[in-house]
Amino acid sequence: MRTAIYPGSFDPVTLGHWDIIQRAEKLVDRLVVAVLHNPAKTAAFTVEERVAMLRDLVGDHPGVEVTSFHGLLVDFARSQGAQFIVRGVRAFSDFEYEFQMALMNRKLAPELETVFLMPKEKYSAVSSRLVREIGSMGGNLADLVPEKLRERIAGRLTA
Ligand code: COD
Repeated sequence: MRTAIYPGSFDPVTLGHWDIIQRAEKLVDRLVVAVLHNPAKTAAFTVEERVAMLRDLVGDHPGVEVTSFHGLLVDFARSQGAQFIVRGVRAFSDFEYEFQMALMNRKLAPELETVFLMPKEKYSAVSSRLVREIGSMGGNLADLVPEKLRERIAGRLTA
């Protein structure tokens, strides 16, 4: 079974993440979307909220699972029997960080291949950071987050 992990912070999930999930699910039998538990980083949404929102989003996609993980990504990927790590690249600005991470993960787990996917052009400027900023000031999140989650995300950010 071809299994890929799509790891991230997803704080919160955006239309860019959703675009990558839909591209990745076509490439493998099982796609595991995995939210990192990162106690060192303050997040706007709890891990449980992020997992719940992702689960609502992928509800009717049978090949996609959502979970959270602690520790090293490569250890989690191995525990899932994954062969691939999926990452999204929006622009050159993502490249250096993604390249460094992919090379380090390869060093730690040579059997795991990192696969980079590009979103639709219109999502290349979308980021969780912008969603948090715009949402917290009461701005319109229509072109930034999935419609299904828009009210929930906006409500939490203005609370
Ligand atoms: N369009 C396309 N892709 C996008 C978009 C968009 N609009 N927005 C984000 N993405 C991509 C990002 O480029 C990234 O590939 C992915 O979606 C997730 O993004 P984020 O921002 O939610 O998540 P990150 O980048 O903060 O996740 C980092 C990890 C949690 C994966 C990383 O820190 C990690 O693996 N940590 C575990 C510890 C570990 O193993 N460390 C060693 C790594 S070498």
